[in-house]
Amino acid sequence: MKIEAIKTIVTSPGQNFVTVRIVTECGLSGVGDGTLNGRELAVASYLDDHVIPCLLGRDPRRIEEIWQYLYRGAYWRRGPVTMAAIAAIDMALWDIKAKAAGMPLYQLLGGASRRHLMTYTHASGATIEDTVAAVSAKVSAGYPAVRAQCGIPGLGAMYGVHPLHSGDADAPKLPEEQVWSTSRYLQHVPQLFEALRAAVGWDVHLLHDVHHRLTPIEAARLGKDLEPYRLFWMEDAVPAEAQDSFRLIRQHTTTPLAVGEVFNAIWDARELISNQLIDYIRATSTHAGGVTGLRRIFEFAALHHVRTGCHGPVDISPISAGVNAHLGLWAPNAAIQEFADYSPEMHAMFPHAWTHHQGYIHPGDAPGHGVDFDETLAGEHPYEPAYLPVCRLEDGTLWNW
Ligand code: GCO
Ligand code: MG
Repeated sequence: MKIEAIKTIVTSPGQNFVTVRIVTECGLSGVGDGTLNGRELAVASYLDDHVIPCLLGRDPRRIEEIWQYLYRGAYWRRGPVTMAAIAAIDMALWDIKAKAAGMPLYQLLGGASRRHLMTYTHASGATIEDTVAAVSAKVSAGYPAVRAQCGIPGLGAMYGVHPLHSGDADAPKLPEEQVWSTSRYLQHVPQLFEALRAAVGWDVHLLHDVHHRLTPIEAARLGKDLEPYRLFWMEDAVPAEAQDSFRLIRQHTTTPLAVGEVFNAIWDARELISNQLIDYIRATSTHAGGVTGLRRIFEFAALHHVRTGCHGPVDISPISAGVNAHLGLWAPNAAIQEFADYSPEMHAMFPHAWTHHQGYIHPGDAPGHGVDFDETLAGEHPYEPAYLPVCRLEDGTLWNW
């Protein structure tokens, strides 16, 4: 078997996605997701200019060899652009291997550890009342786990609450600027969860994403203040470059901690996992080197009582949702998966075997990873320049968005 051609396609069915298709001489093909929100063209260039020319003519069955070639062989290791490109190739190769075997990917990994994987959905509102109503609606619809985000009085647009972009087609596509106040936030969030527990009771899992905004001691305070409301997790309480920061948070609170959506490799999580400083690892197939990269992280985490909760926002494609679902059905330590509500255009462009029903996902039993890509539809939705917002303190200091 030989790799005959590889294509990179950037398309925007409401959100930019970077997709790779690998075609083999024997006619089998596979697809992979290399989307890096706000930096899509950098991944596309890395693939087209530096990766694809090295892979033509190779044996697509040698997935580990190709992964090592792209990781070690590049000399410049890791980083989001490199690892998203490796992920796209790796997912497409696993797709081909599983199709050739006539099996769904989770069977090649070792088979299912569970019937299906629990997911969490998002609910948000500008006020506590609106957020309680949004969460209650999800609970009534049968969702077992809901992430709640709320507007903060005195601040404007907020992570997870308002649309990322203004939708004004004529506006220059520069990053939107948002304002942040830690003191206002720390005051407000415990009130949100008090109201939520009073409204929805204790049978639903509640999650919250701090989105990297706090310092360790502030995160420790928030964790303590949220303890009475028994969160499933508090996510990204601080940026995780300094892995040791989590030790301080851990020493002060029993609120479970989740981190890792921006991690690219097992090395980003090594201290956190081996010292049991976190409870859930959020690394995801698209940003952590595909099936091959993420499987290593999952297995390492399993040794240290850390369970998985993959990042799964709408800004990575339905291919990664499928790949994560295969890994999540197999991994003995998988706990939960973030689930994005893809638009009808996205579902149509990426026909998939995975199914999501009332908060549980199953990858399906189609051979491969079960997600395809309609290139004709993709051609109708060209790339649209877009950035993630940036964040500033009230005095103008640049902060973590
Ligand atoms: C999440 C994330 C996302 C990120 C986004 C950036 O937990 O889902 O924090 O919403 O902000 O993926 O591109
Ligand atoms: Mg997050």
